[in-house]
Amino acid sequence: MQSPIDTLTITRPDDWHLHLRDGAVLDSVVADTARQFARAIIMPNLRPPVTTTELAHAYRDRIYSALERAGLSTTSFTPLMTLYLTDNTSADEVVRASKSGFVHGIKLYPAGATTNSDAGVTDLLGKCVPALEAMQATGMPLLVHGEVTDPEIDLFDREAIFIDRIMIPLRRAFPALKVVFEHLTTSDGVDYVREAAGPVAATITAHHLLYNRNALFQGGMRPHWYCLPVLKRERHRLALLQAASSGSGRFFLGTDSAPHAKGLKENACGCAGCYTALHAMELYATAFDSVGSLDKLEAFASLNGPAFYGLPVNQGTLTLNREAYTIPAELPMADTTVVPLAGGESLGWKVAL
Ligand code: OTD
Ligand code: ZN
Ligand code: ZN
Repeated sequence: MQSPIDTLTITRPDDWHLHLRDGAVLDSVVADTARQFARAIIMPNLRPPVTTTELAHAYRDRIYSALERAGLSTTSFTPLMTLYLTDNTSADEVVRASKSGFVHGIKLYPAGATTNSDAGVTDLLGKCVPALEAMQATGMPLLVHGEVTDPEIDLFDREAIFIDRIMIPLRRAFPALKVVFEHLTTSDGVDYVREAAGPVAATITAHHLLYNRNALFQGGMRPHWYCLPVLKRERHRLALLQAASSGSGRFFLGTDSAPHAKGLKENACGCAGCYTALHAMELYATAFDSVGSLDKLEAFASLNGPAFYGLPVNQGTLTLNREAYTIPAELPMADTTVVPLAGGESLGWKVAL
């Protein structure tokens, strides 16, 4: 029998789906990501949303300033900016973004699908055709929150129905468009991404690899496990784990780390989002280790994403040790606190700093 791996050194990873927020919150979370990841795709769901290259440039400057205030060098971490697609995004704006060199994707939020998505798209294949044509022509990836928002549709079925209603017609109309199916949560999504023709990939969060929907109700309501898309059944979790560790280049790491103040999560109408930036690689290592696939973590975390986005692989490495690690129960965030996912619990892996 092979002895278990106790130390794992991989090429420095990237986070292909991250919410950094803005203002004082940005200051308190940016270092957690920069400590583990060399780059991250920065989601644009601010209030107001980041809808233009100019706004993305200003946001990028604020991220660099926050890094400096956190005592980190601005060369240690690169924010890969995105724009928020609206019904009014013009082809010119897409061309500007593409020429900027710092905008790496345009994000589709079906209106109302998740936190700060009210300005999102109401009719993708009706209203967004000029933007989609320009994206296909310039090679600008479309990053997709893949859930329908129809209130008639059961919350747990919204990803599967999105595939039929939006993804398949979209791919048929724009076969060369690069598409990232963000935070995949179902076996339906896995099957679709694995088999679809053309440039399609998906990000997978650590929480969807580690937990099924029972986690939301473990001994009572557990708001810190509530995110969108919501956790699914065990069979979906197993399909995601299989896909992430399959060696397929179509699946890569995206934490979807999304901090909310403790009081807004522990609330009669709690916010959606899990904070995982602090302990992201520990969570992913735990998930891959659970199926004996630590040897596949590097491709998922460090190689597949750059290949899809057409970016170089990072210099440098990150080392994880098999070592007991207790996740802090709470972290300071601006003038409040944030509860990291599984705060207070222990993991068997720790990033060596
Ligand atoms: N999901 N929360 C947030 C975003 C994501 O859909 C997402 O990408 C957020 O708070 O920004 C969440 O549950
Ligand atoms: Zn989303
Ligand atoms: Zn997200």
